[in-house]
Parts: sequence; C-alpha cells; structure tokens
Amino acid sequence: MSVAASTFEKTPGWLDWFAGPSTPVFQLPPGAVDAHCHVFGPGAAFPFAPERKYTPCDAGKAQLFALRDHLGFSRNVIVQATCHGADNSAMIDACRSSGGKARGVATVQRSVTDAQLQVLHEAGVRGVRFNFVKRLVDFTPKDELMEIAARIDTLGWHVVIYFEAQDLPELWDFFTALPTTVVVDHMGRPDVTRPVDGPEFELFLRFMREHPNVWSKVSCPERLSVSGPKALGGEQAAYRDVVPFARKVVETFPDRVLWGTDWPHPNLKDHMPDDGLLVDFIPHIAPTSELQRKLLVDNPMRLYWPEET
Ligand code: 0GY
Repeated sequence: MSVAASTFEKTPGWLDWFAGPSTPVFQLPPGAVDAHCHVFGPGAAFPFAPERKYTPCDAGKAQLFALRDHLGFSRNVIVQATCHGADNSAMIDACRSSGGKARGVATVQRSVTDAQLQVLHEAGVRGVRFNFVKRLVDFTPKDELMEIAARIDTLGWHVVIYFEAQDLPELWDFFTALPTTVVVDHMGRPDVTRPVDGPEFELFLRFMREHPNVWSKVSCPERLSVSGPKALGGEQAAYRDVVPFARKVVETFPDRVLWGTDWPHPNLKDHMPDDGLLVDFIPHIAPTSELQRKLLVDNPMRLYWPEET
C-alpha cells in the first residue's frame, strides 16, 4: 500500500498513515470488527469540506479494506471524519462498496430530511457522531443535537460522542439526557499521567457505571500515550501508560466496549503507528479470550449488525 499524491494540499506537518504494517502476532478472533476507522476522500472524488480544520492525505476505501484483510479483521465501522463535514459521501460509498462488511457513523445537521436519513440507513449507517473537540469542529447548539438524537433514536441508531476529559463535567447533563445508546470515543481522552484511580478518571467510570446506555471505545493508545514507546520497529510493549486505563474499562464494563484502529490516524503529530503493532496492544487491555471476543466480536456485532446476532 502506498499513499498517492493528493489533489489537496495537506496541512503542514501532516503525517501519512504507515505503509506496510506488520502482521500482528496476536491472532484476532474470527469475525473481529475494527469499530473505529475513517476514510479520507480520495479528495479528487470526494472533496474535503470547506469548513474543515485540517486537510489530510488521501486514505480511501480500497486502502482501508486492504488493511482490514491484512490485519485479520472481518468488518469495519467507518466513522465520518470531520474533514468531510456533514457530507457523508465518501463514508457512504465505502460502506456500499464493502459487500456488507462495513457500517457507518455519520455526521448530520438539523436540516437533514427523513428521506436522507433513510438513504443513510440503507447504506449501512447506524449512528451519528457529536464532536466536542474544539480543534476539530465549530460549536453546534445542544438543542440542535438533542433534536437530531431524538430523530435518529426512532431508527434504532446510537450517538457517538468525542470530547476531552476536562470537558466531561460541563457536558454531563447533556450526555446523560441523550435517549439512545451513547458510545464514547477513546475513553473520553483521559490524561494518562494522572492516576487511574484518581478523581478525573473516576468521573468517567462513574459516567459509565451510572448510565448503562453508555459504551466506550478503548481505542487510540497512540493518541493518549505520553511515555510511549511508539508502536514501531517491532515494539511489543508500546503505550504502556495507557494500559491500566483501557484495561480498567474493559474489565469493568466488558459488554459495553469496542476497539478500533483509528486508521488513518488523523492529526497525530509525533509518529504514525504500525497498525499491526496496534493490534498487538489488544491482549494487554483484554487479557482473556472471553474479553477479547466481547470487545472485538460480540459487542460491535450487537451494535452494528444486530440482525445477525
Ligand atoms: C479520531 C480523532 C481525531 C479526529 C477525528 O473526525 C476527525 O477528524 O476523529 C482527532 O484529531 O483527535 O477519532 O480519529
């Protein structure tokens, strides 16, 4: 796999995804789902949104599906990336081309029609994403988001939320009023230099404990790690500082966790991980085969392919 030249000029310092990932040592269970990944363009076919906060390299469906097969995943959940705004075309095209092996999470605006939601549903969309990370999106009023949540609830979809740990107190009332299943991206981005049993992470655990409709992706150690080492050069002990946080969530809420590569890893500044080594991170946070099966197969299937479970 190689990164093709883009028709758009990338954000300065942009890191392209790692070409030639290793074959994981950890063998994924049959039917494993990569439940958080993106497609970027390609920009020539699916232009990036004018309101985007970054311009990535191209990372299209063919490259995503090749990575899926190389790593040993059976399916993908493709999450609309903010560089495409509320134009879901690239994500939808990837879902439609996947032969039923990909489902999607869309970004929609209040103006979306019921007919448009139906088209998204038929293409494989099963959720919407509300993003509160200020460097990625402009602010959307909460009443608009709540209106969208009520509408997609009737389709049986869920809401994916992305926020930084320090914003959880302020967003708590809104999140806990959502009527759907709520899936948190990357454990709400904890500061992993803080103690895993300290008040900051306890607030996140309480959020999950007190609200059985809240799930978490235990993804993105490469984004959260401060100490490293990087998942490069065969490193099997990567991102050790993230392990206690992710393992705590997996062991406490085994039926409400998901895992994803986050390929093509938007906005990483320091390094681009080898996705094969990211897969090798999984047994450190889900140490038993039962936990691994729930994390990688049972839970994502229940949420995204319920008709097959
Ligand atoms: C992620 C994280 C990021 C970006 C996006 O949609 C996006 O642009 O999700 C990020 O920059 O932290 O989940 O891929």
